[in-house]
Amino acid sequence: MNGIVLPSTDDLRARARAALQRVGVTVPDVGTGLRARTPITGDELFAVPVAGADATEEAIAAARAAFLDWRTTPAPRRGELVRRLGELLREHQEDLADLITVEAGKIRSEALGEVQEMVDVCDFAVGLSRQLYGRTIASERPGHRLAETWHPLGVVGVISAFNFPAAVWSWNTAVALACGDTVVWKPSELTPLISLACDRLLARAADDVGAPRDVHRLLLGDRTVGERLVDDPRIALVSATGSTRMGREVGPRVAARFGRSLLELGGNNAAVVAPSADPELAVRGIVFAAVGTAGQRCTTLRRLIVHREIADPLVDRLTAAYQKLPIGDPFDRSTLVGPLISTAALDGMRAALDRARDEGGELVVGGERRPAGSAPGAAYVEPAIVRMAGQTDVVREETFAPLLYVMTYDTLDEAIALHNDVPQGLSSSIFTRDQREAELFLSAEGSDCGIANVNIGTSGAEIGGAFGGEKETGGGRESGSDAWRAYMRAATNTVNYSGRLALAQNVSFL
Ligand code: UN1
Repeated sequence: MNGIVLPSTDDLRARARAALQRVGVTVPDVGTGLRARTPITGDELFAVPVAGADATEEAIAAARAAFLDWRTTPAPRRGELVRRLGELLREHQEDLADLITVEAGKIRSEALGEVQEMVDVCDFAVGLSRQLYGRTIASERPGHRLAETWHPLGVVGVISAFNFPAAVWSWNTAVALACGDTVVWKPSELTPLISLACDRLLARAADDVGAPRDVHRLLLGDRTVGERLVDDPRIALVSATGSTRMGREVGPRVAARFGRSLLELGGNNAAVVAPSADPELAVRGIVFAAVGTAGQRCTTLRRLIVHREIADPLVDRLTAAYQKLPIGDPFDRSTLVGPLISTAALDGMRAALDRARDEGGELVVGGERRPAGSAPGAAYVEPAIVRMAGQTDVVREETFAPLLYVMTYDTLDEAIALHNDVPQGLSSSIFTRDQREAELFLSAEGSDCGIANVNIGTSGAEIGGAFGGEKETGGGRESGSDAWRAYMRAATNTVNYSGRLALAQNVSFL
């Protein structure tokens, strides 16, 4: 097989530099510090400065001071900052997509889609800035009013991952700013350039609308920066996206100081394919969900639970689709599968494939590395399908790569039991034309995930819904619906306008 043809690292560096300049970032190249690299060739691009202990302290203090001002700025005025940010994101959609492709290896359409998600959540948060509704509750006492008021919470520490390096920041930041919070952001070490661009656009938006600059601070650095946010009592909410291993450390540490955390951790998402499923639609939905972003979404489809009667023909169709997948340069418009983030990710996929074979699995297609002659440090791989007789240990783990396990079922109850029998609970779907099956899957005795879909894959959620999952996925909800409440504190107000003191629960006193 011919090797993959790639742009040179110099071209990619120039492309990143041009995008950064258009956004307004003075291109850093300090020689030492955090090394921005590109998975497209596996090479380094620039070194950017990192935040030490002093810079971290200064950023937290500045964000805290800004909060004291921002919390009393009327919410619709706060929305103006988010509206301006959304305009700048629209204006620079191509530049941001370039940086996402250079640093995370996303194909063009998915990189543009990620920026679209940011624009969408800004629109959502602008609307939210006029809808931070509390309730009025019927009081049990005459002449009393009982109400719930939502107040800004404080400084939000956002810790984000490489795979959605900009959108996850925007879900948190757009909503937090509308809610009256300020933000300190610790992005993935793998994606500093897109982080610099987002931070710059928000600073420009703040200048344009006259908001304090310190409503947002970016901290580039390694895990010690994240640990400082986790342990600092001035960080009211830590919103962390990443592995379950990371969440297992963050959650208890934040709880130990009675802080709040919002965790969006690993997924091990499955789709049930019932005999009545539309095969064409199912194949397209499955391939995008399993292979999109080279299997590196937290919502990626990792397990397929197929009715025994249709398993062979479905796997044949999937195999044919997998064999035609264009793998390579994510800037090439015909590519559907870009690189894995690192050779370590490739090693992880290979180790999982070996374990799957040891646990009785049969490799159906893919799994081979695609050589990229000019770039030995890049990790291009053929997405793989493995048939498994049962849900063995390796299937119950999240491997962050395009690796799809296929299992079969006979009854829907059995399929749902298999579906739910993993530690994670992010996203799920069922392909069926039988309404009873679909409704059962969505019901309380169906999927146990935070996201449950019908006739669409597990990934690619819209921002309007709340995003997150159960069990080891961490329980947090971000983005749409009423996820904003995690970024605010509720106060219950009892107002007595009767002129008499009446105690609740009929208590008499004095
Ligand atoms: C993630 O992978 O961390 O639903 C987020 C999706 C995207 C977000 C994924 N809207 O696949």
